[in-house]
Amino acid sequence: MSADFCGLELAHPIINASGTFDAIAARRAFGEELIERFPFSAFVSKTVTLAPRQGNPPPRLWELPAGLMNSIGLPNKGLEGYLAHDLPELARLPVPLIVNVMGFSRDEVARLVSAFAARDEVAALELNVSCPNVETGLVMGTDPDEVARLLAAVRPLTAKPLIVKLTPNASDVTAVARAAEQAGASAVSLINTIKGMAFHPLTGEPWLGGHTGGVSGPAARAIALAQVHAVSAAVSIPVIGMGGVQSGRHAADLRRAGATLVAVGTESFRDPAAGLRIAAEIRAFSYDAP
Ligand code: RRO
Repeated sequence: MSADFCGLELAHPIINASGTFDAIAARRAFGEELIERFPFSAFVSKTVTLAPRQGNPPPRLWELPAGLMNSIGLPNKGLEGYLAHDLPELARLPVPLIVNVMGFSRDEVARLVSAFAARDEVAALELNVSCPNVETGLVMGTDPDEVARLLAAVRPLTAKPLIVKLTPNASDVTAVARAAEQAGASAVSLINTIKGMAFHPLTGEPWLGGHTGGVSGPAARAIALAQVHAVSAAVSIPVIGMGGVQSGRHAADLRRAGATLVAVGTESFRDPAAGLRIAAEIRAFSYDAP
């Protein structure tokens, strides 16, 4: 069940959601077997920013009855650290590498895109315009005009596929998707996490160090399905669908809603081999089977 995505020939349609699978740590934990049986047909890295970041203060996670809420806040080594330390490791993976980038201005995103445009190890870029956990509260991806201006600035900088990661926290996600397509995006991916909040059970203060967080996992699945369905009908470029996928049936649902590829996120924390299992299950799944 191979998948053609923006000219990349992938072995199957299951990839990871950015930030939910640390391939470098997983290789340390599982050894070379992880490389021989890599769970995903392409690997999407955690978000890289221009400058190094510590991330948000703890606590960073809150468990929900049907999912997880995070306020990680983009900790990463920054562009220079990523190029020096992470890229050589990730380039050894047996699948194409998609690098997820985020900037706090168009100029920052442009500098990140230019840097990765020059690297043969990178097959495609994902522009994260949808992180819910930044101090400024500013999320570029909620405004179609902002997204169009960003694409106008960065599209000329690379011939590599540019995937725009959309937020479910926009008032009209289809308008943002159409703006991205018209301005030259190669694909869109959705959904990022849904903004949420929890209070400390004893003090009543916000539990998360970042105060609010992003909801993922099964709680997000029906929302993802509706948004992927709406966006797939609104654009002609490929769609990567994600949100609460735990099984081949869930992945098949997102494909039926219009997704070309399906990303597994929160489920990988419970089962690091979930990608392999879901890829096998979707191969076997058919709505018409008796
Ligand atoms: O690092 C995070 O807090 C984070 C990011 Br960049 C994102 O895109 N989505 C999310 O739920 N958390």
